[in-house]
Amino acid sequence: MGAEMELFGLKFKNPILTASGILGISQKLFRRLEKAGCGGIVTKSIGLKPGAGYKNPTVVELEYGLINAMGLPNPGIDAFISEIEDLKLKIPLIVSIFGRDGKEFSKLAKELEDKCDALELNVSCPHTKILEIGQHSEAVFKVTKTVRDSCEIPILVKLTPNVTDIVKVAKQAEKGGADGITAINTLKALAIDIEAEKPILSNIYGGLSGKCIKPVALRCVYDIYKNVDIPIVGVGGISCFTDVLEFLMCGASLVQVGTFLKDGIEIFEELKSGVERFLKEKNYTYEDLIGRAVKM
Ligand code: RRO
Repeated sequence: MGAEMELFGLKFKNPILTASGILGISQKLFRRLEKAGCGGIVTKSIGLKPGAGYKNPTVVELEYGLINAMGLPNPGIDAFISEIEDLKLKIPLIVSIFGRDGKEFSKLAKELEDKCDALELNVSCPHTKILEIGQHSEAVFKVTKTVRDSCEIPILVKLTPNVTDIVKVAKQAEKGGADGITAINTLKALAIDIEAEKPILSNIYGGLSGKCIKPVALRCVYDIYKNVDIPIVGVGGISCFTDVLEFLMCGASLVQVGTFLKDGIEIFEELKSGVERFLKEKNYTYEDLIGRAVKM
């Protein structure tokens, strides 16, 4: 039994995508990901202007995850478009975008509409100004609606767990016309260097990702699934195929792998074949798994 599926009008060969932010954005890399068996690519977040990001140190490695404060480094929309111009992939390309308000998001959306398959609106970076959008459900509604009104392609909205009630925010994204919810971005965090007697990251705060956030991400996906009708893309700490199954059973229709990719992109085949083996053993279709563990 295969794990192909159609969602947002797009065909995915398997439900396992890259998460935004971890990898670069060269054509060469995108082709390597396609070859490695990845189900779809979500790019680093792209803004209107190029940005260098924060000064080093920007990453802290922990035994159970990572804390990053990259600070939205990106080449800007013009350079990004030149990079992907003649890129023809057989898997969906989802471009993550960020802006200060609906106007900036919609400018980016219009530029990208005929150059990619879908957009992921990043309103949730835990240590930049854009978190101010993601933490206010009304602002999420406005940004989503503005982008919805300015382009035709599918829109995912990536939410932050750094809120009291993620369901409230998800509902506003749905009301604004989102086609799907991506849950979750990283958790706001901090690490200390005891010799230097100060925070390690130049930005002080960063976003925690990796294995340790999986239970938080599963809780968010579970709660969103119970309360909204649009599909969910689950992300947070996936490192083996049973993690993928957990996200699907909590209600995710697709998943993304982020932090674990720093160990190599060979993981996609391994995750995919694990999921397919499980489906065969249980005689389930892929759709049978989605939300299977959720008590409505
Ligand atoms: O660039 C970053 O520092 C960053 C982003 Br845009 C994000 O969405 N989440 C994160 O943990 N880091």
